[in-house]
Amino acid sequence: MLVSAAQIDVVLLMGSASDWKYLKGGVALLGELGLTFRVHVTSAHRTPQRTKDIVRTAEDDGCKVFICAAGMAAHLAGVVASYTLRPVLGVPLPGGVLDGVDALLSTVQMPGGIPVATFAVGSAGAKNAAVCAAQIIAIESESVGQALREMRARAAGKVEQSETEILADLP
Ligand code: RP5
Repeated sequence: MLVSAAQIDVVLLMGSASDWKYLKGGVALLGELGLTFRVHVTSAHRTPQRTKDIVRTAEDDGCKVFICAAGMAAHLAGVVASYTLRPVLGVPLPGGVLDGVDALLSTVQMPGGIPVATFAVGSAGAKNAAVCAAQIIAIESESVGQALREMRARAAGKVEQSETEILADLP
């Protein structure tokens, strides 16, 4: 559920509109799992004050988890983590000549005391950040916990179905 009023579960920040293609699947999961969320484009480098303001407003609106996705010198998650005590989930993104290795190291190598929980590079990382955010929210939300259980059951069913199809195709 995309909401603009107060009582937001998750706020997702991306460093550039060029990042969106990697994030659509994760954002779709936020909705499927019943979380309330907002999405912003803001850069640690190009719009530092806007980034700070977004974090403050998100906290005022009850945000429990931040997801921050960026590529290249990916400082967005670390900067957001410096402004908040909420958990920050970092998603490094591909692109540039180093194709995500730069973003991975920029996101994961935080100095002690200011953590960023860092996920896989790209779309898989965005999806897992969304699921992890739901798992955090599910500590206090039975409905989100139930949505997570149903999602895992569907995924398990697809694996079993795929085996059935392969067995039916055996020579
Ligand atoms: C990062 O620089 C963004 O997160 C993006 O991944 C990368 C390139 O941004 P654009 O030049 O495409 O806006 O800050």
